[in-house]
Amino acid sequence: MPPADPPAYLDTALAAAVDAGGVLRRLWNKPRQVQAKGPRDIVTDADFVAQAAALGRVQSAYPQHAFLSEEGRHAIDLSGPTPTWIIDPLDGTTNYARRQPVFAVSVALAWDGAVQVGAIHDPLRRETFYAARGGGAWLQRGVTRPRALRVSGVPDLDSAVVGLDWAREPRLRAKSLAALNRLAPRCRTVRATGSAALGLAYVGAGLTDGYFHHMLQPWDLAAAVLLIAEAGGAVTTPSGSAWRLGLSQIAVSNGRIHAEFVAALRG
Ligand code: 2AM
Ligand code: CA
Repeated sequence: MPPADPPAYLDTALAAAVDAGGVLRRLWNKPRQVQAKGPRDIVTDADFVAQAAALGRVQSAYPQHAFLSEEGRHAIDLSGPTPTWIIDPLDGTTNYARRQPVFAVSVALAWDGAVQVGAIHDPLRRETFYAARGGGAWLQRGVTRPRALRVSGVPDLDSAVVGLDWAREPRLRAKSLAALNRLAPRCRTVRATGSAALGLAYVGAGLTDGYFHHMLQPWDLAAAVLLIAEAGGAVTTPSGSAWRLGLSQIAVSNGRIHAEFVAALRG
């Protein structure tokens, strides 16, 4: 699928993320309806309203495209040529449900297994991290001019701030703990935000130097992976092999610490 109109794709991704973020901000102080989806997995009324806003925006612009959204999943082959919008209307649902103010909307467009544009919007801070393939990585704060993003220049693991978030499955938590046991004594400090999309975006923005997770879905990470690559960072699996869309385990960094980082993750 040739890129018919990349700027319009990016505009649509940004508009969809900001629309969904507006819903999340509007409902932030309202009572929550929380439902269980699975073990340690919940959904709120806000997830569905935000999803309707984001999907409405992209479906009206591109009705011929495919859609993969967290609360309305379809079995979709992301390696195929059909342009597919990959949407997480609320990343960090547990934070949102408990009123911890760290959550985001993630919107990406991919075809042939490659993410073309991506936007991660933090509604409470009115910040949007975004990227277009070959067009760099950017941060828009409120209505100010976008600022180009670059990964950090931190040279070694010893000075690095590393992020992670927790999978729901006990076996994968144990795997993350084992990795952390090796990593934590060797890096400056460790952060867990509760929103994988933001935790990943912070590496692209140079706010942290590395991030790993042992169970993410395409909607959590598609936009952020493009952002990190466009900001000059490295994206692999936690064992250091090539990462591709569809793999759930991921390790990203500023590139300079990557060999040390994955060596510690791998054990
Ligand atoms: P969510 O809030 O959209 O559910 C917390 O560890 C972070 O990782 C959140 O961004 C959460 O996404 C995501 N996450 C954790 N376990 C996951 C799983 N099994 N599948 C998808 N995303 C997961
Ligand atoms: Ca998510």
